[in-house]
Amino acid sequence: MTTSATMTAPVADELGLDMAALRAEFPMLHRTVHEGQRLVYLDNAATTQKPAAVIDAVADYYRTCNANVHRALHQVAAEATALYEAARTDLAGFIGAPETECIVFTRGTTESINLVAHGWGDAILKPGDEIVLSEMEHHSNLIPWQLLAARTGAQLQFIPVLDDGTLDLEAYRKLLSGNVKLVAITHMSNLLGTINPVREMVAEAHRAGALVLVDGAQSVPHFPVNVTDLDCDFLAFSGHKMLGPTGIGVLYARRNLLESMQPFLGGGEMILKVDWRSATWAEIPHKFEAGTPNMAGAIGLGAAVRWLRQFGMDTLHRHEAALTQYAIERLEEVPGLEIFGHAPERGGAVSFSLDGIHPHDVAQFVDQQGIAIRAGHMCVQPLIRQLGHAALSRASFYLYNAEDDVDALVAALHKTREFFDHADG
Ligand code: 7TS
Repeated sequence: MTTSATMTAPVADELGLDMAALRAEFPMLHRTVHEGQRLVYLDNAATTQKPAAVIDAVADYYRTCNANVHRALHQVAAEATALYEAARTDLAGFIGAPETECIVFTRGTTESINLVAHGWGDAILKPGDEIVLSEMEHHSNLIPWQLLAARTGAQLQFIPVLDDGTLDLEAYRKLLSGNVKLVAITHMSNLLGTINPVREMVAEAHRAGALVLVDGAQSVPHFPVNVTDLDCDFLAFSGHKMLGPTGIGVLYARRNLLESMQPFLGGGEMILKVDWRSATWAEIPHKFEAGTPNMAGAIGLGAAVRWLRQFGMDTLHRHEAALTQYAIERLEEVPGLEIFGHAPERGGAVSFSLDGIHPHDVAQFVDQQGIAIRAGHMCVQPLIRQLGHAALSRASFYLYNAEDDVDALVAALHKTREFFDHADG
């Protein structure tokens, strides 16, 4: 065991991360589960834990300046509006957006993608138009396009996933010779961990006259993502996967697209002038933020972004890349364990099967030892089926995870193996 540990372990130290001090900022990491065991939280692709700075930002907002934004003339409403808009500025800076107005607050990745499908797709797509997706899309980046195709008569095309978990880019180029209006791809797969070469894919799509939506749910939280550098047309991501509160996320889109798109939800605060039978819309981004928004959520997400920035996204990525490498080496020591996804560029979501043991049993058994992992179809049902499974187990990492968490998982998986082998025998 020490051999692989010494090969790849000293990451946090090298990067100057003080893991004990860092973990101390996360109250959830100090609770215990199943009668006093340390919680080893390895379900970060589903949602991350929150540091005190984020919890406090949300609580302080409710304690000190709760009021509805953009409408009242009183002092606390002005303060609330200033905090809400400051969060928008933080988010724009975080993803390199050229203008703050290009940041629309939504409930999360899912709502952001649905907003594009309705606000852009309904008006633009005609029968015979094509939308290119990949075979590794989360249901959030599949179902909205299935619904849009049914509404408009557009066709869905899929970039195949190769055996190593990368996309078949030759096939992608061939697909682009069709009548493609939109490419919608994940930046990082939540199942295989693959990081897709999005910048190159965007350039190729643009040469073919198609727009590109990037599903950044698993990328924006984990490594530097810059929309100006990627040159993408849309980027969707969720706050809760990057230390922020639930119920808040972002759609970034180019100004000209947002200005030409139809609103997705109608209601208060998204209008300019209203008559009985018609209305005109507010300026972007407000045109897309009907009703009272999630003020506390946006302010909490702004705090999350500021918290992440003190480490730097590059440091976070290097820490996770080294930890993932370590995890893969250690997991492969477990008899009968198969890892899915061997892309050279990969992030910290590691899916696996344990020969002869159902993934739900694996997750429940390791949970008894204090370790939280995910098991199921991971919202990528067609791909899991294509891999010959109904479900898999998955460990996924974040900044506060380290080698001790991986070691705990590996020890628990050895025990699981022994228990089930014994039960079978
Ligand atoms: N896209 C990807 C790539 C995701 O991983 C997820 C959530 C979503 C979109 C949807 O994000 P939401 O915040 O709108 O729900 N992924 C997972 C997961 O892997 N386990 O639970 C949720």
